[in-house]
Amino acid sequence: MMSPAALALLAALLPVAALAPGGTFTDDDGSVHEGGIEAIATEQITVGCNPPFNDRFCPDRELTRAQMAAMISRAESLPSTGTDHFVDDNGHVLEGAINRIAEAGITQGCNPPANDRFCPDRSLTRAEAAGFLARALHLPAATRDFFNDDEGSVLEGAINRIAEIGITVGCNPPDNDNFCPRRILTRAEMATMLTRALRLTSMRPAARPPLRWDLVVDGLSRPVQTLVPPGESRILIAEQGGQVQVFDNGALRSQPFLDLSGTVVAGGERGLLSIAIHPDYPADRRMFAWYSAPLRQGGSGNHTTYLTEFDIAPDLQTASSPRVVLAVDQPASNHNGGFLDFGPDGYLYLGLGDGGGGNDPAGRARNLNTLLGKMIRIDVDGAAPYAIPPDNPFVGEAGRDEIWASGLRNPWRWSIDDGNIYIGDVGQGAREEVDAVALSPVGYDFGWSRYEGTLCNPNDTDPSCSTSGLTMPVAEYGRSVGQVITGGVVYRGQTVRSLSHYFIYSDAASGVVRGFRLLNGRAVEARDLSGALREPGVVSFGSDSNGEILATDLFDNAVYRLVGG
Ligand SMILES: [Ca+2]
Ligand SMILES: [Ca+2]
Ligand SMILES: [Ca+2]
Ligand SMILES: [Ca+2]
Repeated sequence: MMSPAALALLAALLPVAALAPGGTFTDDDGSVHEGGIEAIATEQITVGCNPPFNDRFCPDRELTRAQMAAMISRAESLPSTGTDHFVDDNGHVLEGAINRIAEAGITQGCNPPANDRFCPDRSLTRAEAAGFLARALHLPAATRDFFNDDEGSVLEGAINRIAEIGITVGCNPPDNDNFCPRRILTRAEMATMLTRALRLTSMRPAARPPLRWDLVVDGLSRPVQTLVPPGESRILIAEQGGQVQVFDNGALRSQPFLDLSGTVVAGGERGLLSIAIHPDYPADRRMFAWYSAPLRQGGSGNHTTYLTEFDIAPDLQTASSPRVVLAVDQPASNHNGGFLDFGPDGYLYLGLGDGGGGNDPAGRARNLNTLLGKMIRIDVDGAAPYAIPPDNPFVGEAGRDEIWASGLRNPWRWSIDDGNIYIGDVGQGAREEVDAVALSPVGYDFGWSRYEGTLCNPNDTDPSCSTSGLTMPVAEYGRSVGQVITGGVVYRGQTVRSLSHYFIYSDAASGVVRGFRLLNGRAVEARDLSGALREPGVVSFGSDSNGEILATDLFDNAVYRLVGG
């Protein structure tokens, strides 16, 4: 049994428990300055450099004078002031902090003798930083001269003062007889100086666990999707041949939850493609399936795609017989789209491909009189078999009322998150793309077949290359990267913190895995995760009951979970 004093000592020596592996920021992992950066983050002296996500510090970026003002203002908890000191920071996001440090006498401005300017976006030299810190901390005059390369500098006194209390040891270890006063200060260097200046405890976090795919279950038969019903932790796994399995308490149930194998026509791009459950489940017990079946009587083409609904029995037991909600004849075996999900509006969204063939030969994707090549939106609560949402874009004008968006080639996988829809549209011979837009029913036209990604399609029947009225992808890639995009999901879990708010998607053929964050309608902070996560065969992404990402692998007949830090 250790004494309380020994336990306290041990606790002081251990990494601070509150700090998660990798700490607050992802881009300082392993940096010699990480302990200082995490320390000033913990003290809320910095909030990061990438709002609104704020999980990056930009340690190598030059520190601006305005950022310095903000850090000092927060570190000293300076009060706000009604006095406006400078003219060149008007409207600057950090103007308040600049006025606070001016009011406290920490700066006089950057243009003596007028000193009506602060030069907020100018980078700070190490000597200037010394001046700010010496004034902010009211440091007394130093007892000796520390460095050789600052002789005669107007800031030599400040440099000596910060050296005397250990804020700097110089810039040329091990000699450390120089300070490099004219060198530009990085944000990381500032973090270390502030940590020393404020006597903060350096906080070096444990290493961030590497990203990897963890096997959840294998031994499946051509799985194409996972789905966790609302309020459940059990995972439904749809298989292309028509069965839906239940992964329950660590194992697959011996009997499928649903068996459509006698109903579907499977193979290639056909089969049971996806399932969805009513958002009011379990009060509303309906499940919806979207699958290929033999051509219906009187139909024309290759096969018929059905949307049917079932009732789920208690304890995720056998569903009722299917009721047909919608049937769409498919001209060819491929480009069937294949996903459906409910939006936050309670309506059911379904993606349909262009019907197949090269270059959308019948021009269906942008023909508003067919559902092919569209994202459609229907109301499965308003009438039987469905009603039209009154604000669908083509209600009351030319075009099918079900259509929500047009110009899609083969939207195999997509997802809805936080008011946006992210659509992975499989390309033809040049580009795979992600279209990401706000969920507003404005009748987006995503451009196929005039455009493939941002490339004008030279084989389109319309040679205009006009982009008028088109919504272009937020991300795309060419054949050197992959050839069959699998649209993904936005990570909302708690454990893989480096991917928080990231839309994660992949290429089923090459196994490339990528991510980006959507900010103001644009993809930002794009990352290629293939080094750790390359995984050919992923045909669908989902989330478990904790918001952790599940990947369904058609080649491995398996489901994986994304883990790491
Ligand atoms: Ca870190
Ligand atoms: Ca001002
Ligand atoms: Ca000197
Ligand atoms: Ca497009």
